[in-house]
Amino acid sequence: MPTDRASHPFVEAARWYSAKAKRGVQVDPIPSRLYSLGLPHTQARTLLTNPIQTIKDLTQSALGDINSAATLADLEKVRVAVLGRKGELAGISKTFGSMPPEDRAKAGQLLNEAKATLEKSFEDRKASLEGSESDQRFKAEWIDLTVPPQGIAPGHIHPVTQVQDEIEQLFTSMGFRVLDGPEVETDYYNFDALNIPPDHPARDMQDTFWMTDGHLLRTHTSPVQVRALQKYGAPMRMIAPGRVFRNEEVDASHEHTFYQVEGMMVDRDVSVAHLIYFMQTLLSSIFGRKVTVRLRPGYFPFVEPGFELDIQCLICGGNGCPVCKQSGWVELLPCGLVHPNVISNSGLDPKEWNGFAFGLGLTRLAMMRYAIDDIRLLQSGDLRFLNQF
Ligand code: FA5
Repeated sequence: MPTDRASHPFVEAARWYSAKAKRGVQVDPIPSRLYSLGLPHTQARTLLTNPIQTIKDLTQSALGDINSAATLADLEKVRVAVLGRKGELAGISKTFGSMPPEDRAKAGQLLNEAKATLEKSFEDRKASLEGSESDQRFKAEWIDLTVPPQGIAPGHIHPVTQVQDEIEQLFTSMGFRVLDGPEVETDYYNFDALNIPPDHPARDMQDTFWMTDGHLLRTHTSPVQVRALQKYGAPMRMIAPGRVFRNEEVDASHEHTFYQVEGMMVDRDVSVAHLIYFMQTLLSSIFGRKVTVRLRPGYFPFVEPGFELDIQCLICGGNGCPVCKQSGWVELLPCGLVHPNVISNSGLDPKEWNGFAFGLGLTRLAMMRYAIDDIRLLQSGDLRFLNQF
């Protein structure tokens, strides 16, 4: 191995010679340039006396080193030590100047042959080591390309959107148009136009997030009532599903960001009977079975009269749970007849036009529909939850 060569630097041989010389012992002189070879002492002596044998010995030992190199890194060390620019073969060729001319030609030819032999054997060993190293890598990193891919799991519609789609289909089938409104609203459309002036206590029930320029994140979908009538006039049948925001404590049934569906019908001679008909149609279509509801008076400045339509809690069957706050009922569908001030704020004559409006809690409806017992799950982004729908 190259380490043997390195561990016997030629300088030791030089010391041996100078010690003998001091004691007056006659030894063969060693040319000073041999110091740079780093050959073991015996090799250095042989080289001087028998260069042919030296080259043969070196070739044999280098061939052994090449064939016993276990890794590409070991093999490279042997190559540098034997065939490198400052390697053993190069060192021997430097000694040719001090050889008798008759030896020099023969040694030169032998050295070239040795070099060719060693280079070939080095390349062969390298190819074989590369082969076995890549074999090992292939084994370690093996993948079966014939296994069919698992494929991308198809996504699906969020449960709230599923219910929204059904409501849109139902109402469009009854002649309602589906409208949209801005989530960043003006104070005017969110409150004033809906008969909620700045100092009205009803504003306290719908605290929200304010922009520095006076805009706000809408607290309900009701602003679309006035926007729709201003834009399209009457008669009007519309629903407006969308996202709304409130600055309030989050719990099992309250989110800061949730969904509502506004509904409104404005025409001549609209009555509470029309309102109840559409509410019943909506609920029986969504639940596909009889659900227990109750209608009670409710106050909203933009309807008169106003009602709260509550649904018996489908999570606990009316026995009481965190979702219904132990009451057995869930507020779902506030509604009423559109207040005359809202009609006139929309640019219409309240003596000619009237109507009903409702503001369905879409997120809560999805909870009831799928028996989801915590509203926070719906926006958690947790696939273990969402993949159930
Ligand atoms: C309103 O937002 C009125 N705009 C509804 C309305 C429209 C009344 C038209 C009359 C005519 P309310 O604040 O009650 O009302 O909210 C309506 C529904 O949204 C509630 O019944 C409830 O189902 C849902 N809701 C209210 N707050 C939250 C909340 N923090 N998290 C989830 N759902 C909520």
